[in-house]
Amino acid sequence: MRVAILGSGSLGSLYAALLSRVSNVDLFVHGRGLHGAHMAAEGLHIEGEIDAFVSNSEAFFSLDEVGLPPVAVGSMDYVLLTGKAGQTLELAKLSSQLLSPTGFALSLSNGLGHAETCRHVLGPHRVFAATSTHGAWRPSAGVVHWAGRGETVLGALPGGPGQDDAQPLLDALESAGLSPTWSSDGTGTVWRKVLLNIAINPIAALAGVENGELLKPDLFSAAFSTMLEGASVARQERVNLPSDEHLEHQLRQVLTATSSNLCSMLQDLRNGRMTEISVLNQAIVERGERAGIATPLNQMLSAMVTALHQQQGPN
Ligand code: KPL
Repeated sequence: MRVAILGSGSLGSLYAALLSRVSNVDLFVHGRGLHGAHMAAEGLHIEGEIDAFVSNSEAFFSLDEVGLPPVAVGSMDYVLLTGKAGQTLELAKLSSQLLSPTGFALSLSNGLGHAETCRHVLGPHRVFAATSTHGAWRPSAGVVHWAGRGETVLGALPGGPGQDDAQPLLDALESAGLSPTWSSDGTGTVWRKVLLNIAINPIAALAGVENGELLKPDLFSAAFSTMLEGASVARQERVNLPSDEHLEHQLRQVLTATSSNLCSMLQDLRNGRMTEISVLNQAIVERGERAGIATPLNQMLSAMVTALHQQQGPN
C-alpha cells in the first residue's frame, strides 16, 4: 500500500516515523525547509513515547523545493495532509497529482474548512474527514518528540468514501500505534476536535504553558467555558455533539494525555509562524455572529492571538 504524507511538521513527522515501521506500507514523505532537508539527508529520529530512528532508506523523502519525483505521481493509495490549515489548498493540489485514480485523501489539520477544501479540489468521493489528538513537537531539525498518545479518527462525509475504503489505512494506523477509530459522522468528528483546540490552544499559547497546566482549576474553567461557546454554535448548526459533561470529560482526557505537550499554537507563536486562530476561535466568532450567538471568550482569545501575530510582523 502506498501512503504519502504531505506537510511534515510535528504531526506529519510523527505519522511518518510510525507508519514507516509498518511492513506493508510503502511510505512517501514530502517535506520542506531545514527539517525536510534533514530527513532527506539523514533520516528522522523519534523520541518521547518511543525512541527510534527511521533511516532515509525506510521511506522515500522528497523536498518541496525540488518538486514531486515523477515516480510518486499518480501512484498513492492514500495521501495524508498534515500541514497547517493555511497550507490545505496547496497540499490538496499536490494530492491531486499524487493520488492513484482509486486513491483517497484526508487532512489532519486543525480547524474548520480543511475537509471542504480537499473535497472541492479532489472531489467528495475521495475525501475522508480526519482528526488527531496525538501531541508532538519538534525539538530540532530531523527530530520529532511524541509528547502524548492520543487517537486518530477517520470519518464519513456526505457523498464521501466509507469504512471499507478506509480499512487498509485504519489497519496500518493500528499497526503503527496511532490508535485509529472510524466514525460514521465525520462532520461531528471534526467539530469535536475543533472544540478541543479552541479550548486548549489559545489559552496554552497565551499563558506559554504545557497542556497539562490547563488542568488547574482557573485555566480549566476558562478553557471549558470557551469550549461551551463553540458547542452552542455547533449545536445551532445541527452538529451532533455529546452532552456538556462528556465534552468536559474529553477535554480533561486530552489535557491529561498530552500534559507535557506544547500545543501547536504555542509552537507557532514561538517560531514566529502564523497560527491557526482564523480557522479555530475566529471561525467560531464568525459562525456565532451569523447564528446570533454571542461568543465573547472566543472573540477575546482570537483578538489577543491576532494582536501577537501583528507584533511579530508578516511571516
Ligand atoms: O491538536 C493539538 C494541538 O496542539 O494543536 C492538541 C491535541 C491540543 C495537542 O496539543
